[in-house]
Amino acid sequence: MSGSARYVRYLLFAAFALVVFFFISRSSIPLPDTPSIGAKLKNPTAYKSSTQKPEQPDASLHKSPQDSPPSAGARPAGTVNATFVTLARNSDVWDIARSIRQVEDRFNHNFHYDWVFLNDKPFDSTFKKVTTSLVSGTTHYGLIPEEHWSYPDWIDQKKAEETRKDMGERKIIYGDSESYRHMCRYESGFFFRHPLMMNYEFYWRVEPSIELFCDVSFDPFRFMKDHDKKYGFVLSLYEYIDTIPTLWDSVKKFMKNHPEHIAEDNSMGFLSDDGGKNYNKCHFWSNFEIGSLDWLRSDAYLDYFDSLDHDGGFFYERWGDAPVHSIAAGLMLRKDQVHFFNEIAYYHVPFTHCPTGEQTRLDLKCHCNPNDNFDWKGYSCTSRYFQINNMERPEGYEDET
Ligand SMILES: Nc1nc2c(ncn2[C@@H]2O[C@H](COP(=O)(O)OP(=O)(O)O)[C@@H](O)[C@H]2O)c(=O)[nH]1
Ligand SMILES: *[C@@H]1O[C@H](CO)[C@@H](O)[C@H](O)[C@H]1NC(C)=O
Ligand SMILES: [Mg+2]
Repeated sequence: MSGSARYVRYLLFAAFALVVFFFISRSSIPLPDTPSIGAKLKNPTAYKSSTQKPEQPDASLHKSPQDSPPSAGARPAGTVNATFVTLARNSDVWDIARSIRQVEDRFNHNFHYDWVFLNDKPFDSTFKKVTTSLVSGTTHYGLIPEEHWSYPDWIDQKKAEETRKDMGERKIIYGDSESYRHMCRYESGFFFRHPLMMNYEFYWRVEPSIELFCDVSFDPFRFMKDHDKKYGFVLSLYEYIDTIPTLWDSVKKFMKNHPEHIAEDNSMGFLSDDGGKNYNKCHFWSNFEIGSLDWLRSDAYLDYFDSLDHDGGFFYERWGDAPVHSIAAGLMLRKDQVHFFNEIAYYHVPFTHCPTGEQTRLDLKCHCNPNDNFDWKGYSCTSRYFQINNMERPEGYEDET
């Protein structure tokens, strides 16, 4: 046999071996099973059946010098009982893919936290494939039970419909949307009670099309746990009053009925300029949140949500989960349990949080323009947060009010 023929045979054999190897490695990957919706609803533990482990590439083929990912779920020592959580539609897949990629590149590739996806319709296989390939931790896909995404029996649906029509005509943002209202109510009162979320103590909410501009060099979940923080934010602003005309009346009713749930050293000064008579509309922007699920599952929070929910404003107005969460955090937590994450640089249309402090931005390899930072602009409430917590304003903003 000539040398070149041997060479060709060797090549053929190598190609054959590669194909066989590829086949074996792929066939060991479990396909996602998709039980019917009915089965999932009847048996809540069946939600877990759509849990997926990311594929592990053959290490020798893909090893990068800085970063060799351990298998899914194998988190480094010191991580806490926490997960990312995203509520999304199948059509959000490419927008959430961008968000995940940034969260992974800036933070989670070092930590491998899990990611829970929730949807009022079953996730399709594209959504699951794409997101599972991007997340370095274990992904879980949950269907929202219908009773958490529908009208409670005390709601007058005719009245709700009239509200939508009226708010639509008045051009109030999402004013005519029914699904947006279910979404806000779900984020206000139910996501933390989903069977998949019951497995965790802390969550980090991620929405489609967000950006992270800096490395997150520490573990925010660990920080929350070690410092007894219950709610973390990066952006705050004033709510659009036409969406919540009677929210504060509802809150005052709750405070009167449940004085036992109101914290001693709370952040009322963040929410009201007159000791609680009126709401100043300040809220933490809830499309970014790092928070305690155990707190949201507490009697205090559940009594609060239940009270608001019975007043009907999720449907008769258009109460957002941002003011609902923020007012709860402001009244039922101690001031020092609410944390501002200056180091986490964030964008959700149309606002940016770019950390103050040039050295911080350089150390964290930030790519945001510090002039875009919203914190010290007029429509932000962050200066009030600094004020009530006696925090020093950053250099250059000492005199802002
Ligand atoms: N499953 C599901 N998710 C939704 C629906 N509407 C909104 N969302 C999700 O809820 C979050 C907020 O919605 P978004 O459109 O970003 O609202 P905005 O940020 O207030 O403009 C996002 O994570 C969306 O993907 C819906 O009807 N079904
Ligand atoms: C994680 O937190 C949940 C909710 O508090 C708890 O039920 C579960 O036992 C915890 N798991 C671990 C491993 O600590
Ligand atoms: Mg959004």
